Amino acid sequence: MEVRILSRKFDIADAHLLEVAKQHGAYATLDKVFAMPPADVTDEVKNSGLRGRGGAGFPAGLKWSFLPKGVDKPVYLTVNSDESEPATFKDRYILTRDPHLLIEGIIICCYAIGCHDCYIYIRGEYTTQRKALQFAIDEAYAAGYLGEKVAGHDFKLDVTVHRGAGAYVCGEETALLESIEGRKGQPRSKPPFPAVAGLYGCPTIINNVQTIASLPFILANGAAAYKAYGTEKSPGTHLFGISGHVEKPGMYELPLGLPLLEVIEKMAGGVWRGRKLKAVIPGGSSTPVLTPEEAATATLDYESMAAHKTMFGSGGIVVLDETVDVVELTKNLIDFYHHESCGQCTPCREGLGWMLKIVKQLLRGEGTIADIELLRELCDNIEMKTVCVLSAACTMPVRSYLDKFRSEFVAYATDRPKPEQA
Ligand code: L3W
Repeated sequence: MEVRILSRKFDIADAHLLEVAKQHGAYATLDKVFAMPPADVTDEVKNSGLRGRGGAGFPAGLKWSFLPKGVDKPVYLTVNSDESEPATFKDRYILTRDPHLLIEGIIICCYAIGCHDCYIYIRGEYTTQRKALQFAIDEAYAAGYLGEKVAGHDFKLDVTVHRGAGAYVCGEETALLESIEGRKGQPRSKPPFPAVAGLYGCPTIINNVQTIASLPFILANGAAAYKAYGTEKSPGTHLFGISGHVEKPGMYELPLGLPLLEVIEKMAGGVWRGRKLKAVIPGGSSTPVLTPEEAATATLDYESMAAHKTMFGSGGIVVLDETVDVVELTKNLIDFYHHESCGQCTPCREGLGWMLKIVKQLLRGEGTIADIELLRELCDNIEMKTVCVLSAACTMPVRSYLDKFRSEFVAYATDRPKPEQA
Protein backbone atom coordinates (compact mmCIF):
# COMPACT_ATOMS: atom_id res chain seq x y z
CA MET A 1 0.00 0.00 0.00
CA GLU A 2 2.84 2.39 0.79
CA VAL A 3 4.28 4.79 -1.77
CA ARG A 4 7.56 6.58 -1.13
CA ILE A 5 7.45 10.11 -2.53
CA LEU A 6 7.68 12.32 0.55
CA SER A 7 9.13 9.59 2.71
CA ARG A 8 11.66 8.31 0.17
CA LYS A 9 14.64 9.28 2.31
CA PHE A 10 13.05 8.80 5.75
CA ASP A 11 14.81 5.49 6.40
CA ILE A 12 18.17 6.45 4.94
CA ALA A 13 20.75 7.09 7.64
CA ASP A 14 21.76 10.76 7.92
CA ALA A 15 19.51 11.85 5.05
CA HIS A 16 18.97 15.10 6.93
CA LEU A 17 22.57 16.01 6.02
CA LEU A 18 23.08 17.81 2.72
CA GLU A 19 25.81 15.46 1.51
CA VAL A 20 23.66 12.36 2.00
CA ALA A 21 20.47 14.05 0.75
CA LYS A 22 22.29 15.08 -2.45
CA GLN A 23 23.47 11.52 -3.03
CA HIS A 24 19.78 10.63 -3.07
CA GLY A 25 18.68 13.36 -5.46
CA ALA A 26 18.16 16.46 -3.32
CA TYR A 27 18.13 19.73 -5.29
CA ALA A 28 18.33 17.78 -8.58
CA THR A 29 15.18 19.45 -9.97
CA LEU A 30 16.42 23.01 -9.63
CA ASP A 31 18.19 23.37 -12.98
CA LYS A 32 15.05 22.10 -14.73
CA VAL A 33 12.85 24.48 -12.72
CA PHE A 34 15.00 27.56 -13.37
CA ALA A 35 14.91 26.79 -17.10
CA MET A 36 11.10 27.08 -17.02
CA PRO A 37 9.17 30.37 -16.96
CA PRO A 38 7.74 30.83 -13.42
CA ALA A 39 4.17 30.69 -14.78
CA ASP A 40 4.87 27.22 -16.20
CA VAL A 41 5.96 26.03 -12.76
CA THR A 42 2.65 27.25 -11.32
CA ASP A 43 0.79 25.54 -14.17
CA GLU A 44 2.57 22.25 -13.48
CA VAL A 45 1.50 22.45 -9.83
CA LYS A 46 -2.05 23.38 -10.86
CA ASN A 47 -2.17 20.45 -13.28
CA SER A 48 -0.91 18.06 -10.61
CA GLY A 49 -4.04 18.77 -8.57
CA LEU A 50 -1.93 19.09 -5.40
CA ARG A 51 -4.16 20.19 -2.54
CA GLY A 52 -3.13 21.98 0.64
CA ARG A 53 -2.04 19.45 3.23
CA GLY A 54 -2.66 21.60 6.32
CA GLY A 55 -6.28 20.50 6.65
CA ALA A 56 -8.40 22.50 4.25
CA GLY A 57 -7.27 20.80 1.01
CA PHE A 58 -7.38 24.01 -1.02
CA PRO A 59 -5.70 23.54 -4.45
CA ALA A 60 -2.12 24.82 -4.09
CA GLY A 61 -1.56 26.04 -7.66
CA LEU A 62 -4.90 27.87 -7.62
CA LYS A 63 -3.92 29.64 -4.40
CA TRP A 64 -0.66 30.80 -5.99
CA SER A 65 -2.57 32.17 -8.96
CA PHE A 66 -4.58 34.47 -6.62
CA LEU A 67 -1.49 36.64 -6.15
CA PRO A 68 -2.27 40.06 -7.63
CA LYS A 69 -0.36 40.94 -10.79
CA GLY A 70 1.65 44.13 -11.19
CA VAL A 71 1.62 45.15 -7.52
CA ASP A 72 4.72 47.02 -6.42
CA LYS A 73 5.11 45.12 -3.15
CA PRO A 74 7.22 42.14 -2.13
CA VAL A 75 5.60 38.72 -2.27
CA TYR A 76 6.15 36.42 0.71
CA LEU A 77 6.00 32.68 1.18
CA THR A 78 5.18 31.53 4.70
CA VAL A 79 5.48 27.85 5.42
CA ASN A 80 3.04 26.71 8.06
CA SER A 81 5.00 24.39 10.27
CA ASP A 82 2.93 24.98 13.37
CA GLU A 83 1.57 21.40 13.36
CA SER A 84 -0.48 21.76 16.54
CA GLU A 85 -3.60 19.83 15.61
CA PRO A 86 -3.94 16.98 18.13
CA ALA A 87 -3.06 13.63 16.52
CA THR A 88 -1.13 15.31 13.73
CA PHE A 89 2.55 14.46 13.51
CA LYS A 90 3.40 14.28 9.81
CA ASP A 91 5.37 17.47 9.19
CA ARG A 92 7.86 16.77 11.93
CA TYR A 93 9.03 13.70 9.99
CA ILE A 94 9.90 15.92 7.05
CA LEU A 95 11.54 18.54 9.29
CA THR A 96 13.83 16.05 10.99
CA ARG A 97 14.37 13.33 8.41
CA ASP A 98 14.42 15.25 5.14
CA PRO A 99 14.56 19.01 5.73
CA HIS A 100 16.35 19.53 2.40
CA LEU A 101 13.21 18.24 0.64
CA LEU A 102 11.31 21.10 2.23
CA ILE A 103 14.01 23.63 1.31
CA GLU A 104 14.02 22.41 -2.29
CA GLY A 105 10.22 22.78 -2.36
CA ILE A 106 10.53 26.29 -0.93
CA ILE A 107 12.95 27.27 -3.70
CA ILE A 108 10.54 25.91 -6.34
CA CYS A 109 7.55 27.73 -4.87
CA CYS A 110 9.45 31.01 -4.38
CA TYR A 111 10.68 30.93 -7.96
CA ALA A 112 7.14 30.33 -9.23
CA ILE A 113 5.56 33.13 -7.20
CA GLY A 114 8.44 35.63 -7.34
CA CYS A 115 9.27 35.54 -3.63
CA HIS A 116 12.70 36.41 -2.26
CA ASP A 117 11.94 36.17 1.46
CA CYS A 118 10.44 33.05 2.96
CA TYR A 119 9.45 32.58 6.58
CA ILE A 120 8.99 29.17 8.13
CA TYR A 121 6.70 29.38 11.16
CA ILE A 122 7.51 26.48 13.46
CA ARG A 123 5.71 25.61 16.67
CA GLY A 124 7.68 26.50 19.78
CA GLU A 125 7.57 22.95 21.14
CA TYR A 126 9.40 21.62 18.08
CA THR A 127 12.89 22.11 19.52
CA THR A 128 14.57 19.13 17.85
CA GLN A 129 12.77 19.86 14.59
CA ARG A 130 13.82 23.52 14.62
CA LYS A 131 17.45 22.59 15.21
CA ALA A 132 17.39 20.07 12.36
CA LEU A 133 15.71 22.57 10.08
CA GLN A 134 18.06 25.44 10.94
CA PHE A 135 21.06 23.15 10.47
CA ALA A 136 19.80 22.22 7.01
CA ILE A 137 19.12 25.87 6.14
CA ASP A 138 22.66 26.79 7.22
CA GLU A 139 24.03 23.97 5.08
CA ALA A 140 21.92 25.14 2.12
CA TYR A 141 23.26 28.71 2.49
CA ALA A 142 26.86 27.45 2.72
CA ALA A 143 26.39 25.33 -0.42
CA GLY A 144 24.77 28.19 -2.38
CA TYR A 145 21.24 26.76 -2.50
CA LEU A 146 20.01 29.78 -0.56
CA GLY A 147 21.26 33.35 -0.61
CA GLU A 148 22.24 35.73 -3.40
CA LYS A 149 22.32 33.25 -6.29
CA VAL A 150 20.26 30.15 -5.67
CA ALA A 151 22.11 27.15 -7.14
CA GLY A 152 24.09 29.56 -9.34
CA HIS A 153 20.97 31.05 -10.92
CA ASP A 154 20.08 34.70 -11.01
CA PHE A 155 17.60 34.38 -8.14
CA LYS A 156 17.98 35.60 -4.56
CA LEU A 157 16.23 33.83 -1.72
CA ASP A 158 16.44 34.17 2.05
CA VAL A 159 14.74 31.77 4.44
CA THR A 160 14.08 32.68 8.08
CA VAL A 161 12.74 30.37 10.76
CA HIS A 162 10.27 31.97 13.18
CA ARG A 163 9.40 30.10 16.35
CA GLY A 164 5.92 30.15 17.81
CA ALA A 165 5.32 30.20 21.55
CA GLY A 166 2.90 27.32 21.95
CA ALA A 167 -0.46 28.66 20.76
CA TYR A 168 -2.60 26.28 18.70
CA VAL A 169 -4.42 29.19 17.08
CA CYS A 170 -1.19 30.33 15.43
CA GLY A 171 -1.64 27.43 13.00
CA GLU A 172 -4.54 29.47 11.62
CA GLU A 173 -2.92 31.33 8.78
CA THR A 174 -3.74 34.92 9.75
CA ALA A 175 -2.95 34.42 13.47
CA LEU A 176 0.34 33.04 12.23
CA LEU A 177 0.98 36.25 10.30
CA GLU A 178 0.13 38.37 13.34
CA SER A 179 2.59 36.31 15.38
CA ILE A 180 5.40 36.78 12.85
CA GLU A 181 4.70 40.51 12.87
CA GLY A 182 5.26 40.49 16.63
CA ARG A 183 1.69 40.75 17.84
CA LYS A 184 -0.55 38.43 19.83
CA GLY A 185 -1.66 35.55 17.61
CA GLN A 186 -5.26 36.53 16.91
CA PRO A 187 -6.84 35.68 13.56
CA ARG A 188 -7.73 38.43 11.11
CA SER A 189 -11.02 38.66 9.23
CA LYS A 190 -10.94 37.19 5.72
CA PRO A 191 -11.23 38.54 3.05
CA PRO A 192 -8.80 39.94 2.26
CA PHE A 193 -7.11 36.58 1.96
CA PRO A 194 -3.36 36.50 2.62
CA ALA A 195 -2.71 35.98 -1.10
CA VAL A 196 -3.89 39.59 -1.53
CA ALA A 197 -2.90 41.19 1.80
CA GLY A 198 -0.85 38.98 4.10
CA LEU A 199 2.47 39.45 5.85
CA TYR A 200 3.14 43.17 6.47
CA GLY A 201 0.16 43.86 4.21
CA CYS A 202 1.90 42.26 1.23
CA PRO A 203 0.72 39.40 -1.00
CA THR A 204 1.56 36.19 0.85
CA ILE A 205 1.27 32.52 0.08
CA ILE A 206 0.87 30.28 3.10
CA ASN A 207 1.34 26.58 2.51
CA ASN A 208 1.81 23.65 4.83
CA VAL A 209 5.18 21.81 5.09
CA GLN A 210 3.87 18.70 3.36
CA THR A 211 2.38 20.71 0.49
CA ILE A 212 5.71 22.38 -0.20
CA ALA A 213 7.65 19.12 0.22
CA SER A 214 5.49 17.57 -2.51
CA LEU A 215 6.79 20.03 -5.13
CA PRO A 216 10.20 18.49 -5.99
CA PHE A 217 8.52 15.24 -7.11
CA ILE A 218 5.92 17.09 -9.18
CA LEU A 219 8.48 19.26 -10.94
CA ALA A 220 10.94 16.42 -11.44
CA ASN A 221 8.42 13.92 -12.79
CA GLY A 222 5.58 16.05 -14.09
CA ALA A 223 1.97 16.56 -13.04
CA ALA A 224 0.83 13.33 -14.70
CA ALA A 225 3.25 11.23 -12.63
CA TYR A 226 1.82 12.76 -9.45
CA LYS A 227 -1.75 12.27 -10.61
CA ALA A 228 -1.01 8.61 -11.23
CA TYR A 229 -1.42 8.24 -7.47
CA GLY A 230 -4.62 8.89 -5.57
CA THR A 231 -8.03 9.69 -7.00
CA GLU A 232 -9.10 12.12 -9.71
CA LYS A 233 -10.05 14.89 -7.28
CA SER A 234 -7.64 13.93 -4.52
CA PRO A 235 -4.44 13.11 -6.37
CA GLY A 236 -1.06 12.18 -4.94
CA THR A 237 0.09 10.77 -1.65
CA HIS A 238 -0.28 11.84 1.96
CA LEU A 239 1.60 11.14 5.17
CA PHE A 240 -0.91 9.47 7.47
CA GLY A 241 -0.23 9.35 11.16
CA ILE A 242 -2.17 6.51 12.73
CA SER A 243 -2.47 6.61 16.50
CA GLY A 244 -4.75 5.46 19.29
CA HIS A 245 -5.79 1.89 19.95
CA VAL A 246 -3.94 0.07 17.18
CA GLU A 247 -1.21 -2.55 17.27
CA LYS A 248 1.27 -0.57 15.18
CA PRO A 249 0.80 3.19 15.49
CA GLY A 250 3.03 5.15 13.14
CA MET A 251 3.51 7.22 10.02
CA TYR A 252 2.61 5.78 6.65
CA GLU A 253 2.80 7.44 3.22
CA LEU A 254 -0.11 6.23 1.14
CA PRO A 255 -1.86 7.24 -2.05
CA LEU A 256 -5.15 8.98 -1.33
CA GLY A 257 -8.35 7.01 -1.88
CA LEU A 258 -7.60 3.81 0.05
CA PRO A 259 -10.34 2.26 2.21
CA LEU A 260 -9.98 3.60 5.77
CA LEU A 261 -10.52 0.32 7.61
CA GLU A 262 -8.19 -1.58 5.29
CA VAL A 263 -5.45 0.95 6.05
CA ILE A 264 -6.03 0.61 9.79
CA GLU A 265 -5.95 -3.17 9.47
CA LYS A 266 -3.06 -3.63 7.04
CA MET A 267 -0.78 -0.76 8.00
CA ALA A 268 -1.49 -0.29 11.69
CA GLY A 269 -2.24 -3.92 12.57
CA GLY A 270 -5.89 -3.30 13.41
CA VAL A 271 -7.54 -2.51 16.75
CA TRP A 272 -5.24 -3.60 19.56
CA ARG A 273 -5.67 -6.40 22.11
CA GLY A 274 -8.39 -8.05 20.06
CA ARG A 275 -10.87 -5.38 21.07
CA LYS A 276 -13.74 -4.02 19.01
CA LEU A 277 -13.66 -0.74 17.11
CA LYS A 278 -15.77 2.00 18.63
CA ALA A 279 -15.01 4.93 16.35
CA VAL A 280 -12.42 6.58 14.11
CA ILE A 281 -11.35 10.23 14.10
CA PRO A 282 -10.31 10.57 10.46
CA GLY A 283 -8.04 13.60 10.25
CA GLY A 284 -7.07 15.28 13.50
CA SER A 285 -9.14 16.30 16.51
CA SER A 286 -11.16 18.89 14.55
CA THR A 287 -12.75 16.32 12.27
CA PRO A 288 -16.13 14.76 13.11
CA VAL A 289 -15.92 11.17 14.27
CA LEU A 290 -16.96 8.13 12.21
CA THR A 291 -18.81 5.12 13.61
CA PRO A 292 -17.53 1.67 12.58
CA GLU A 293 -20.37 1.45 10.00
CA GLU A 294 -19.41 4.80 8.49
CA ALA A 295 -15.70 3.99 8.62
CA ALA A 296 -16.42 0.80 6.67
CA THR A 297 -17.50 2.76 3.60
CA ALA A 298 -15.06 5.69 3.90
CA THR A 299 -11.95 6.07 1.80
CA LEU A 300 -9.02 8.33 2.60
CA ASP A 301 -9.69 11.23 0.26
CA TYR A 302 -11.33 14.65 0.48
CA GLU A 303 -14.51 13.66 -1.37
CA SER A 304 -15.28 10.51 0.57
CA MET A 305 -14.76 12.27 3.89
CA ALA A 306 -17.04 15.13 2.81
CA ALA A 307 -19.66 12.59 1.69
CA HIS A 308 -19.44 11.08 5.18
CA LYS A 309 -20.05 14.56 6.64
CA THR A 310 -16.58 14.82 8.05
CA MET A 311 -13.26 16.17 6.81
CA PHE A 312 -10.10 14.62 5.44
CA GLY A 313 -8.19 17.09 7.65
CA SER A 314 -4.52 16.62 8.37
CA GLY A 315 -4.11 12.87 7.95
CA GLY A 316 -4.05 12.24 11.69
CA ILE A 317 -6.19 9.12 12.11
CA VAL A 318 -7.14 8.16 15.67
CA VAL A 319 -8.58 4.72 16.34
CA LEU A 320 -10.81 4.40 19.41
CA ASP A 321 -11.57 0.99 20.90
CA GLU A 322 -14.68 -0.15 22.72
CA THR A 323 -13.34 0.91 26.14
CA VAL A 324 -13.36 4.64 25.30
CA ASP A 325 -15.72 6.79 27.32
CA VAL A 326 -17.05 9.24 24.73
CA VAL A 327 -18.18 11.74 27.36
CA GLU A 328 -14.66 11.85 28.84
CA LEU A 329 -13.28 12.19 25.32
CA THR A 330 -15.65 15.09 24.65
CA LYS A 331 -14.50 16.79 27.84
CA ASN A 332 -10.82 16.45 26.84
CA LEU A 333 -11.59 17.85 23.41
CA ILE A 334 -13.52 20.89 24.66
CA ASP A 335 -10.90 21.49 27.37
CA PHE A 336 -8.21 21.72 24.67
CA TYR A 337 -10.06 24.15 22.40
CA HIS A 338 -11.28 26.26 25.33
CA HIS A 339 -7.69 26.57 26.54
CA GLU A 340 -6.46 27.44 23.05
CA SER A 341 -9.17 29.99 22.21
CA CYS A 342 -7.46 33.33 21.64
CA GLY A 343 -10.35 35.10 23.37
CA GLN A 344 -11.06 37.52 20.55
CA CYS A 345 -14.64 36.38 19.78
CA THR A 346 -17.23 36.09 22.53
CA PRO A 347 -18.99 32.92 21.23
CA CYS A 348 -15.67 31.05 21.26
CA ARG A 349 -14.18 32.55 24.44
CA GLU A 350 -17.32 32.19 26.54
CA GLY A 351 -19.16 29.45 24.67
CA LEU A 352 -16.44 26.82 24.83
CA GLY A 353 -16.06 27.47 28.56
CA TRP A 354 -19.80 27.02 28.97
CA MET A 355 -19.68 23.76 27.03
CA LEU A 356 -16.84 22.54 29.21
CA LYS A 357 -18.80 23.30 32.38
CA ILE A 358 -21.78 21.32 31.10
CA VAL A 359 -19.74 18.23 30.21
CA LYS A 360 -17.94 18.33 33.54
CA GLN A 361 -21.33 18.55 35.24
CA LEU A 362 -22.50 15.48 33.31
CA LEU A 363 -19.36 13.59 34.28
CA ARG A 364 -19.93 14.42 37.96
CA GLY A 365 -23.39 12.90 37.65
CA GLU A 366 -25.03 16.28 38.11
CA GLY A 367 -26.22 16.80 34.53
CA THR A 368 -29.66 16.42 33.02
CA ILE A 369 -31.13 15.59 29.62
CA ALA A 370 -31.78 19.32 29.20
CA ASP A 371 -28.02 19.90 29.59
CA ILE A 372 -27.36 17.54 26.68
CA GLU A 373 -29.83 19.50 24.56
CA LEU A 374 -28.18 22.75 25.66
CA LEU A 375 -24.76 21.42 24.69
CA ARG A 376 -26.08 20.58 21.23
CA GLU A 377 -27.69 23.99 20.94
CA LEU A 378 -24.46 25.72 21.93
CA CYS A 379 -22.62 23.90 19.13
CA ASP A 380 -25.10 25.32 16.61
CA ASN A 381 -24.94 28.82 18.06
CA ILE A 382 -21.15 29.07 18.32
CA GLU A 383 -20.18 27.61 14.95
CA MET A 384 -19.41 30.09 12.16
CA LYS A 385 -20.13 33.03 14.48
CA THR A 386 -16.46 33.76 14.99
CA VAL A 387 -13.55 35.25 13.02
CA CYS A 388 -11.73 31.93 12.57
CA VAL A 389 -12.56 28.22 12.52
CA LEU A 390 -11.17 27.35 15.96
CA SER A 391 -14.64 27.28 17.49
CA ALA A 392 -15.97 25.11 14.65
CA ALA A 393 -12.96 22.83 15.09
CA CYS A 394 -14.44 22.14 18.53
CA THR A 395 -18.19 22.20 17.86
CA MET A 396 -18.11 20.02 14.72
CA PRO A 397 -16.57 16.99 16.44
CA VAL A 398 -18.56 17.59 19.66
CA ARG A 399 -21.80 17.56 17.66
CA SER A 400 -20.72 14.30 16.06
CA TYR A 401 -20.10 12.73 19.50
CA LEU A 402 -23.45 13.98 20.77
CA ASP A 403 -25.36 12.72 17.75
CA LYS A 404 -23.61 9.40 17.24
CA PHE A 405 -23.06 8.40 20.87
CA ARG A 406 -26.04 10.09 22.51
CA SER A 407 -26.80 7.09 24.71
CA GLU A 408 -23.50 7.56 26.53
CA PHE A 409 -24.34 11.16 27.38
CA VAL A 410 -27.85 10.13 28.41
CA ALA A 411 -26.40 7.44 30.68
CA TYR A 412 -24.45 10.08 32.56
CA ALA A 413 -27.60 12.20 32.87
CA THR A 414 -29.80 9.35 34.10
CA ASP A 415 -28.28 6.00 35.03
CA ARG A 416 -25.13 6.92 36.84
CA PRO A 417 -25.35 7.41 40.59
CA LYS A 418 -25.25 11.01 41.73
CA PRO A 419 -22.15 11.76 43.85
CA GLU A 420 -24.12 11.73 47.11
CA GLN A 421 -25.54 8.26 46.27
CA ALA A 422 -22.20 6.81 45.18
C1 L3W B 1 -7.53 33.46 -1.85
C2 L3W B 1 -9.81 32.94 -1.91
N1 L3W B 1 -7.21 32.46 -0.99
C3 L3W B 1 -9.51 30.20 0.38
C4 L3W B 1 -7.08 30.08 0.95
C5 L3W B 1 -7.00 30.52 2.38
C6 L3W B 1 -6.26 29.32 3.00
C7 L3W B 1 -6.75 28.14 2.20
C8 L3W B 1 -7.82 27.33 2.86
O1 L3W B 1 -8.41 26.16 7.81
C9 L3W B 1 -8.75 23.81 8.05
C10 L3W B 1 -9.74 24.12 9.16
C11 L3W B 1 -9.28 23.22 10.31
N2 L3W B 1 -8.77 33.72 -2.29
C12 L3W B 1 -9.55 31.88 -1.01
C13 L3W B 1 -8.22 31.69 -0.58
N3 L3W B 1 -8.25 30.65 0.26
N4 L3W B 1 -10.32 30.94 -0.41
O2 L3W B 1 -7.20 28.68 0.97
O3 L3W B 1 -8.76 28.18 3.45
P1 L3W B 1 -9.90 27.70 4.42
O4 L3W B 1 -10.56 28.95 4.91
O5 L3W B 1 -10.73 26.70 3.74
O6 L3W B 1 -9.22 26.93 5.61
P2 L3W B 1 -8.19 27.36 6.79
O7 L3W B 1 -8.66 28.58 7.53
O8 L3W B 1 -6.80 27.40 6.27
C14 L3W B 1 -7.78 24.92 7.79
C15 L3W B 1 -8.71 22.06 9.53
O9 L3W B 1 -8.03 22.66 8.48
N5 L3W B 1 -7.81 21.27 10.32
C16 L3W B 1 -6.72 21.85 10.90
C17 L3W B 1 -5.58 21.25 10.95
C18 L3W B 1 -4.43 21.83 11.63
C19 L3W B 1 -3.21 21.41 11.28
C20 L3W B 1 -2.01 21.71 12.00
O10 L3W B 1 -1.97 21.88 13.19
N6 L3W B 1 -0.95 21.71 11.26
O11 L3W B 1 -3.03 20.67 10.22
C21 L3W B 1 -8.06 19.91 10.39
O12 L3W B 1 -9.02 19.37 9.97
O13 L3W B 1 -10.30 22.79 11.13
O14 L3W B 1 -11.02 23.73 8.70
O15 L3W B 1 -4.89 29.46 2.80
O16 L3W B 1 -6.32 31.71 2.53
N7 L3W B 1 -11.04 33.20 -2.38
